[in-house]
Amino acid sequence: MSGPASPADYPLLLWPAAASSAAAHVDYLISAFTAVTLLLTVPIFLAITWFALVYRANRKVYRGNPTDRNVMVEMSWMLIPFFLTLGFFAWGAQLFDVSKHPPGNAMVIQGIGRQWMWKFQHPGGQSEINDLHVPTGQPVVINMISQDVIHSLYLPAFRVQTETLPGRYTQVWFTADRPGAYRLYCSEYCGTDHSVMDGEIFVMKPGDYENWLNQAGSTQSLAANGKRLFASYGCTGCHGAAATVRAPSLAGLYEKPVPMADGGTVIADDTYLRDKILNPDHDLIAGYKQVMPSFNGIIPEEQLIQLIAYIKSDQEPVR
Ligand code: HEC
Ligand SMILES: [Cu+2]
Repeated sequence: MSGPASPADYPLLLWPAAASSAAAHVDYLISAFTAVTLLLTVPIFLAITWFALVYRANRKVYRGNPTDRNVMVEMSWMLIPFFLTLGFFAWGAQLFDVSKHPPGNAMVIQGIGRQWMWKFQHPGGQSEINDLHVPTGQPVVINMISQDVIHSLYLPAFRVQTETLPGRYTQVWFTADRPGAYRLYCSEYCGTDHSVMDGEIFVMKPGDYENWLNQAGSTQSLAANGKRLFASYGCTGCHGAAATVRAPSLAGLYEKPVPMADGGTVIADDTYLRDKILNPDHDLIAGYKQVMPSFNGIIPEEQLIQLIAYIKSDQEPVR
C-alpha cells in the first residue's frame, strides 16, 4: 500500500528508470527525435539572432544587391526535414504497433479503475489495491475497465499508458525486465482525488512472484469465482445443460463468431460478453427468442470480469 503522499516523496523524474523490454526503444526514439529537433531549430535561432544583430537599423553594413535564390538550398531545407520526420513517423508507428499487439503467451491481469483507486486481480484470484506485483520476463497484459469516469493507467518505468474507459475493456501490455519498485499513476484528470490515484508496481523474479502469489492468498481463481456467480445469478437456469429455456450454450463461445439476427456476425470477445450480460436486448442473436433479463446495475464490474473468466475457461466446443 502506498502511504500518505506528499510531493516530496516523489521527486520530479525527468527520466524515469527503464524497467521493460520496450523502454529502451521508446527512449531511443525520444532521444533521437529531440536531437533532430535541436539540430533543425538551434541553427535557425542562432542565424536569426546573428542577422538581427548584424543588420539592425543604423548599422553600417552592405545591404544592396542580394544574391539570387538558390533552388538547391530551398529544396534541401524542405525535403531533408520532411524525410527525417517521415522516418520518425515510421519508427513511432512501428513502436505503436508493437504496443498494441501483446504476444500470445501473455499473462492477463484484470484492472479496475474508479474514483480514486486501482484494483488488480491476478488469474489465480489474488487481488490488490493500488499496488501491482508482476514477474520479470513474462509478457503481462492488463485488461482494464473503469467503474465511473475515464482514467488512464500510466506506468512510466515501462513507457506505456492506456486509457481506462467505462463500458469498454482496454489493454496495456509490457514485459518487465528489471526487478524493483516503480510508480504507477492515473494520468487522466478524474476528479478531486485524482492526484492520489497512484501506487507502486513491484517487479519480481518469477520465483519471488510465485511466493508473493502464495502468501497473498486466494480461495478461488477468477474463473472458479465466475462459475459460482453463474449459478447464484441464475444463469445456469437458462444456459446450463439441464435448462428448459432455449438459450445459447456458452461453452466454447469465447472469441468465436456469433451469428446475429440482422445477418452479421460478432466476435464474442470480452466487451461483447459484458455488453450481452448487461444489455441482452442489444445485438440479438440469430435463432433465439430474447428472454434474458438485463443485469445492468445488478452485477458489478468485478463480478462481470469473473463471469467472463468463467465463460473463457469453459471451452469444450458445444456450438
Ligand atoms: C431467462 C433466461 C436467461 C437467463 C437467466 C440468462 N440468460 Fe443469457 N441468454 C438467454 C437468451 C435467450 C439469450 C439469447 C439472447 C438473444 O436472442 O440475443 C442469452 C444470451 C446470452 C449471451 C450471449 C450468448 C451468445 O451466444 O452470444 C451471454 C454471454 C449470456 N446470455 C450470459 C448470461 C449470463 C452471464 C447470465 C447470468 C448472469 C445469463 N446469461 C442469464 C437467456 C438467459
Ligand atoms: Cu483516475
